Amino acid sequence: MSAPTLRLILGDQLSLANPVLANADVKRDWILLAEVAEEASYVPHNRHKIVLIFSAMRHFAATLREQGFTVIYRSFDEGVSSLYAAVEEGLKQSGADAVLATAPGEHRLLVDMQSWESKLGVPVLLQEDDRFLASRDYFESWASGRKQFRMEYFYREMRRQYGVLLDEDGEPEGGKWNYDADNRGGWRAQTTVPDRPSIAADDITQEVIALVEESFADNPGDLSQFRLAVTREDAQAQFDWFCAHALDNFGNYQDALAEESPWMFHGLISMYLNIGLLEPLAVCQQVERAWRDGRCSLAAAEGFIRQILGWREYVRGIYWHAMPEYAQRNTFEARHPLPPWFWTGDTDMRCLSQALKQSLELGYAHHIQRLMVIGNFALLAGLDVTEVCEWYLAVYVDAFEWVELPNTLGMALHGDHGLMASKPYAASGKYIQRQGNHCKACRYDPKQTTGDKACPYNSLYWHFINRHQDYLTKNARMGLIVGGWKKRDASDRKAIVDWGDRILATALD
Ligand code: FAD
Ligand code: DLZ
Ligand code: SF4
Repeated sequence: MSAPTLRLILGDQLSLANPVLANADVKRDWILLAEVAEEASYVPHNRHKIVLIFSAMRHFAATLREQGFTVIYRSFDEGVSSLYAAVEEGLKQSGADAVLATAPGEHRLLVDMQSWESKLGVPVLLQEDDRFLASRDYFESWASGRKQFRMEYFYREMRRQYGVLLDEDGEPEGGKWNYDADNRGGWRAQTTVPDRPSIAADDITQEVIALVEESFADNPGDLSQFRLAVTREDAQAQFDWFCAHALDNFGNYQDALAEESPWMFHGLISMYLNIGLLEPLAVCQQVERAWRDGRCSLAAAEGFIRQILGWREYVRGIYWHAMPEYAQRNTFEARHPLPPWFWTGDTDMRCLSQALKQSLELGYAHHIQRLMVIGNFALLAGLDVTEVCEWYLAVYVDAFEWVELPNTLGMALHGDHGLMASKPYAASGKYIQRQGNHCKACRYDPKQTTGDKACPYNSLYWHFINRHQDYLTKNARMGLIVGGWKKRDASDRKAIVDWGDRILATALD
């Protein structure tokens, strides 16, 4: 029998559809999974994320063993320093003469893995991750020759390519590609948010929780609230529950902010998609079936599918298209250090405090909290782009750089000169008030712009418009706002900018 191949599976590649398993010889080849210090500490990951990944890795190793594979599993307490070290030892243990892996989702690790072959002296083959619906080549050919990459056009191509939500003539169901206008409702507690079923932590998960409590004592995350699925079956059950109980309201409240609930009617599946427990096309097809069976509105189904078939694939395309230079971009030269209270949530701004606290405690915030509450504040206050991106990479359970970076640097902070978003997502407190019910319980007033009771988002919004007016004037949509600002009385403008200066000088420590 020829020498075995060592097949490496990373912590976010936990799927039987992982291309590294295609053509594997169950009797001959060895599989390697390793919990290693380097991956677990390149940012202070939320403890929920570490538990999710380690426990899901352990469960997946058990599935592979049931299928007859020989699996080397290195657990965190064995003290393996890096994936490279695990592979080096795995080669010795297995006698393999080649390493096979699926390309990783982060550029830093790709560069590292590309150096392994010469160091190890055996072939190290990296395969494309075909669990995504748009290959890197496909995105490149779509992007070539375009100055701006608009998600909407990319999304339409993806709908056509995968035959999702199309009628018999291949046209969009309902006659429109996009029902975004129906998905912008605000929240006034109009209906009850259903309770999510929780998943009991089994022995493996409990063991991992104990390990993470001890080894990552200083990381964010309240593990007494750990309730994530760690197997494919449980992740699917969570998604089935969403389709039955929350999907129909997803569209109505997609952009809403609620005091009562961190997750409202959102899917809570990004972490499962990102680590391989759910597959993107299957999820979209299940939602399409729900609509065809009359179980949700077309606006809800289209809105949800657009996030996965559109946004998720599109941001990954942007990441690989523009890295590594992308990570250095900083349109507004934003360099103010991250306030320490980003790591505690201790601020009087109610909307921001709630979004930060739940992000730290649970590792979850929905899109509008990430974009229009936390990201918007960081944009308006000019917080350092690199520090903000690292914060997002650390705190969310679903954070991997291929998806985190374009969303944070590009969409929320407009750091990429508008490659991703046609205008900065800058908004005053009035937007947050319209979208939710935080303001009622806040010590600030969203109707005031200056003075002790004034909502800080208001003066910071105008401060941002004022300090970046040269850049913003060139943007058709922002130009009108800058024009309106310049027409205001000079003494009003000065009072607002002075108040913004005061907030920046006092609120960021
Ligand atoms: P739902 O609202 O139920 O949406 C369904 C699915 O659509 C999500 O599970 C996700 O897979 C996909 N999706 C929705 N929006 C996006 C998007 N903009 N980009 C990519 N996929 C999307 N998502 C991550 O998976 N990891 C991240 O690290 C991450 N960082 C973000 C940072 C910022 C500043 C912003 C604005 C967004 C970020 N997102 C990230 C996208 C989005 O906020 C999350 O995917 C979503 O909140 C996850 O919750 P959910 O599963 O309940 O999503
Ligand atoms: C996020 C993460 C963590 C916390 N730990 C591990 C690990 O110990 N072993 C591993 O293989 N993967 C881990 N991961 C996921 C990797 O960081 C991920 O594969 C890369 O960031 C590429 O997306
Ligand atoms: Fe947020 Fe301003 Fe409303 Fe307070 S008043 S909750 S800070 S938007």
